[in-house]
Amino acid sequence: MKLTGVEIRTIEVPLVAPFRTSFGTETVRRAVLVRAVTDDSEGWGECGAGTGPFYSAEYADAATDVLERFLVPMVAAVDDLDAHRVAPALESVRGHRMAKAALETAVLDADLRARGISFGYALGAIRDSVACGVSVGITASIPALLDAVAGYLADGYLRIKLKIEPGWDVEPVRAVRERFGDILLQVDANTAYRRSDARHLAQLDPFDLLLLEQPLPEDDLLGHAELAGVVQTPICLDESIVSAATAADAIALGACSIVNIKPGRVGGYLEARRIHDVCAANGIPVWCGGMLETGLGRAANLALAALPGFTLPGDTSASERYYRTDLTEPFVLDAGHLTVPTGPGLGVSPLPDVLDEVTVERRWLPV
Ligand code: SMG
Ligand code: MG
Repeated sequence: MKLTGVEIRTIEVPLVAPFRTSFGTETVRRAVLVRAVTDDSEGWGECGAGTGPFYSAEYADAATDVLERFLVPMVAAVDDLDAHRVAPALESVRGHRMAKAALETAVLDADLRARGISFGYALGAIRDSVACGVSVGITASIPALLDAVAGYLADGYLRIKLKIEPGWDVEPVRAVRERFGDILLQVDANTAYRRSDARHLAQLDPFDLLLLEQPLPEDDLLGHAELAGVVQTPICLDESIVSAATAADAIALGACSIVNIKPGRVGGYLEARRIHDVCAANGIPVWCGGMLETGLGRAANLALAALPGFTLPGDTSASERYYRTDLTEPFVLDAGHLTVPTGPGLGVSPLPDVLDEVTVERRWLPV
């Protein structure tokens, strides 16, 4: 495959409602899209990094910079390029996994489109549709939270995830459990707690949560292992798992019993599949996380979520949960499920008018 150029676009798309987590509130998603153009096709990759460096060190404008100055030139120098050669070519660049993932995804999409193979088939998907959950941000009050959850349950979501932080944990969880009974319920702290909060977090035990996601800082694997000995709720790691190697270490250490797999966070779909395999070999259930992706990233996430080890509903929600107008044809929930695209590559493409409308910056890098 011969790369002829790479386009890097920055887009800004308003969210249907502000999304508040322990690290801030998003009202508009600023994101980077990569379009890899080859001699006989083109492919798209969406970068998961948000506006600021608050979920992790990465952010959209840094991704643009590292792509333009380092990643694209390094990949442009690869002979006989294919997606499996992208990560090795970028190995000398520290971090920037979301930027690397976007570029690898674009190359993989271009290759698969040219060969008429879907993402799902290439990754090893075994399902035509995937069970979907929804991530509910921190709200101004408990009544507002109950209204939001009621709306999502009415939409058909099969699992509810509540964002928590110190001061917004036991009471909102109690309120949701009391009001909605026996639903699949889990929480995500985005690193907002410290080791000394173990006893406090054990107060979530009576609510029979599916999991407690990333309570402690991303580099604190040992802390998570100790916490797992104090709380009964299963610990799930998100931010801490940046590779198949860290997944293997976290499992060996007893730092988690469930893993949230986000392809961007781990450098791409190929590494994401390796994490799936490591977890499957260890009997660790996985589920697909989300970074408020547009339809482009969502299509690829659905393909991944259709692999056999993805046994829990993911943060793979319908287009309308995020955007009034998605970048692709909208993904619509059907009895709590989204259909895995089957067309070549991602199986979806940006709608040209929508894409132009949300683009705030555009660079063409000839190869
Ligand atoms: O895409 O539905 C989605 C968002 C899911 O909660 C979600 N993501 O830590 O898991 C997580 C967060 C990180 C993104 S917050 C902008
Ligand atoms: Mg998370």
